[in-house]
Amino acid sequence: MSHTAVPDDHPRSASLRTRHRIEAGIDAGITSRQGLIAEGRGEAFDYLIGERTIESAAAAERAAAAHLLRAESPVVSVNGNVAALAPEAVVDLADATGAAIEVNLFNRTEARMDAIADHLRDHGASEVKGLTADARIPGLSHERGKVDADGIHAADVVLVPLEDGDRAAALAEMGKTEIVVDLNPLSRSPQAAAVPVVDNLVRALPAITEHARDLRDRPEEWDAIIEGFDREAALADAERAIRSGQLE
Ligand code: PTJ
Repeated sequence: MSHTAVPDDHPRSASLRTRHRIEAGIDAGITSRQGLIAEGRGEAFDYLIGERTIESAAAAERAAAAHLLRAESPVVSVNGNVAALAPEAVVDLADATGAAIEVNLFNRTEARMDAIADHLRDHGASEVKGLTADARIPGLSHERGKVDADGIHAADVVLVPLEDGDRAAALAEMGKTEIVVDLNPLSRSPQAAAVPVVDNLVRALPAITEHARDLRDRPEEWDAIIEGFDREAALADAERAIRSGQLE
């Protein structure tokens, strides 16, 4: 079934369209085949959470916006699933917060790095980092640890949607404030994050952008929003929502 063949009145039309974006990402050399498995896991959690932004995730999204706005050198990290699912949203978020965009892959190849950077530029990104790879994340094996010295390596706040657990932990170990978007609250990446956002990235990224636009001219509010966010409570609330299975 092609993208246009998904009927609007199909009860799962949104998730079918998302799935097609991942398929197209694979065809375009952007998304890894493992990205399909990640998408399937994400869909299962999204179904259980009711395919909506729960209240604690909305609070996390506001805290994420305040962190990105307050940061000296914020970076949005992009992998093959994020590039396929939400390239416009990544560029909008970077514009709204002043964050740099860096491609950082689990299954890194030069061909995929270039395809993703081109894809992001086609969607309006003026600068895409990650191709220089002149620094390393300590403690991670060669390909996975490659980052730009003036990008993720120097960043104080990093937004890592759909990160693998090892790298999320290694970035936290480097002292970075991490914002992780992941629908599985039990996965190691949100567990390691200062701000775990348990929401679908296709909802989370535009929501963070909206909060950033709202908060941009009110810096006096940032500290209170950041300090008022309770990461443990957010993780527990998401787990409760998933386990209770009370769909709206
Ligand atoms: O492009 P690469 O080479 O960097 O590879 C990226 C993937 C995603 C393949 C790699 O990081 C990976 O294998 O990820 P995992 O270990 O499968 O973890 C993916 C996590 O993201 C799981 O916890 C999923 O529930 C979650 N997830 C998947 N899709 C979404 C999501 N969370 C939020 N929004 C989604 N759309």
